[in-house]
Amino acid sequence: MTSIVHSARAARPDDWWRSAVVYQIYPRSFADANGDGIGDIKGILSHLDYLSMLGVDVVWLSPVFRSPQDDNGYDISDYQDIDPLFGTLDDVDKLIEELHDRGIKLVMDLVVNHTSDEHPWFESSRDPQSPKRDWYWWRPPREGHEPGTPGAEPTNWGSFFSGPAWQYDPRSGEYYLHLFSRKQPDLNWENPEVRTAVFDMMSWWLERGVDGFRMDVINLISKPVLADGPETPGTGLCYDLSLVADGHRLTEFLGEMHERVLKGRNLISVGEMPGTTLEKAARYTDPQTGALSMVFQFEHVMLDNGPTGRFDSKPWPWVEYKENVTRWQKGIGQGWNSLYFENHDQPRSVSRMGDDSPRFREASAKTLATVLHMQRGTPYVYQGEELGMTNYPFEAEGDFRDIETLGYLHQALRMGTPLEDVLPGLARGSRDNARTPMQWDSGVNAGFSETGPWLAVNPNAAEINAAAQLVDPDSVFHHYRRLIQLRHDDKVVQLGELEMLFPDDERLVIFTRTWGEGQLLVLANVTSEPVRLPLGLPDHGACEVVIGTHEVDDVDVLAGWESRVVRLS
Ligand code: TEU
Ligand code: CA
Repeated sequence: MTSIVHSARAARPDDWWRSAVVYQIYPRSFADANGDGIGDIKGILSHLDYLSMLGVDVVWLSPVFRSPQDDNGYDISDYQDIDPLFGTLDDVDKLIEELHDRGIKLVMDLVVNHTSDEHPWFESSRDPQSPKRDWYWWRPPREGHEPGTPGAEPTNWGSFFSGPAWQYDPRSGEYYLHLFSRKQPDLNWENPEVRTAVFDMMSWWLERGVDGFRMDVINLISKPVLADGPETPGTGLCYDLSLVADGHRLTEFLGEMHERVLKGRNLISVGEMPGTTLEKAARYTDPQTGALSMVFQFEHVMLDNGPTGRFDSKPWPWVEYKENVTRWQKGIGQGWNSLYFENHDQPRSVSRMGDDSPRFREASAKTLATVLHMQRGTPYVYQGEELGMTNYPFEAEGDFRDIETLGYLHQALRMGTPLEDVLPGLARGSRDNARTPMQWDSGVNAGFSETGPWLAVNPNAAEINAAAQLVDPDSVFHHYRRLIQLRHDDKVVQLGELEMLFPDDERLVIFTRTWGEGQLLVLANVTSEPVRLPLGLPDHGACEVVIGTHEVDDVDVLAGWESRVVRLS
């Protein structure tokens, strides 16, 4: 295994994010200050000391812009105003000020692959004579097909939310492209006017004081040639992500964004890139030639996908995950990795790859955190992950709110799948698992809101909540706090070379981190049974345990879900 020796280049001031930890807030579910059952910015403002206690350096705020809320704010109708649901621009200015006072930076969610269909740009674009017609992807019906009839769509592309990715517009007799919901028309980045409008908006937010952007599906902004792709069996459509990911002008568009907006600023930028590859991610994040600080890759969060994707998932494959970690740690070169298990689109990791039973929930949540945070890269903590929040016990269609979940459910029913066959997979994989209200305390609605929240609170909130964990030094919360502190203090954690040991052992995750003379050994049992450590490990018995989940009673055995980080030198 050729190990790339990471350059000993001292971290530049603009590499501050190489030792940072980011906390993602999904505003709709974080804290509700005005009692309408939906989270808001004033709710966030009332919990900033909690974030300071945790020790995070950056907050990534999911969209709070004006939006019809078709995709919970990822359908934006005004990029430079705040939806009244969440508050006002003054609230955002206050949030920037209050976070900066605490030494915390703010990253906004940049959703510019598409707008809402209620954005004035799109409303103007609907008119074939409009100068904004070419700001979106309008195409005539397929040759020889009656407009508006099935099969008349310009290509056979499927939407991420099920169904065709083209919507017929009777007014003009043409179709517009929407890779997501029909209320999320894709912007045409081939049009320089679109790029200028986006770049001007980005600069406007930077002038307002934000410290960077998380760029929603940014590798979809360059579209491939509009042509049919391989049909996904039984659907009559092409759902092949590789068809639309990383289009041929992506590097050019990102380069222009870097030149015109990002360059020379002390920013953090993370590109969400479903379907991207390691080779491309290394290029996009190369400090010399790349445009971005880091990307969110999707290879690892698709390892447990079943035949039709996330809604018929299989058990988490630890050996494949370890291979993925090794590949990305070694292959990112001079670039940089984001490290995540959770976000607002992923189920809760303690339920997905841990053990959320009462006996093992806390230990497995802490061990998953250790496995992720001890890697080289920038870790992302999703709201509630630091508490070991679990999936929700969804039982019926009416329990769900997520447009992706419901789209998949309705498509499955249309294809004749019985409801009882599709529900278990939906319950395991639904994005709603991440969107149940943040569990602040054991009171009404878990302290999230005074009134019934938009999505049910997890019934286990009485056992799993921030109030209980803040006062318990052995809680999952304080384990995250210690991991974050360790990253801030220790160059081996920040920059050390990762070497995976015993890669084929599906019960254990064991790796070293080496930086100069310093070396740490991570030992993790990712099963619920005790495991005796294999022979051939570096001698670690007498070493300092830097962070662990259990009192060590036998250095050669890890209890169920026990992990330890020891300092070898
Ligand atoms: O997610 C894009 C995306 O890839 C996810 O929708 C993911 O592919 C899907 O959930 C996999 O099943 C971003 C946002 O994070 C997501 O919340 C939005 O719904 C989507 O883009 C459209 O803006
Ligand atoms: Ca509210």
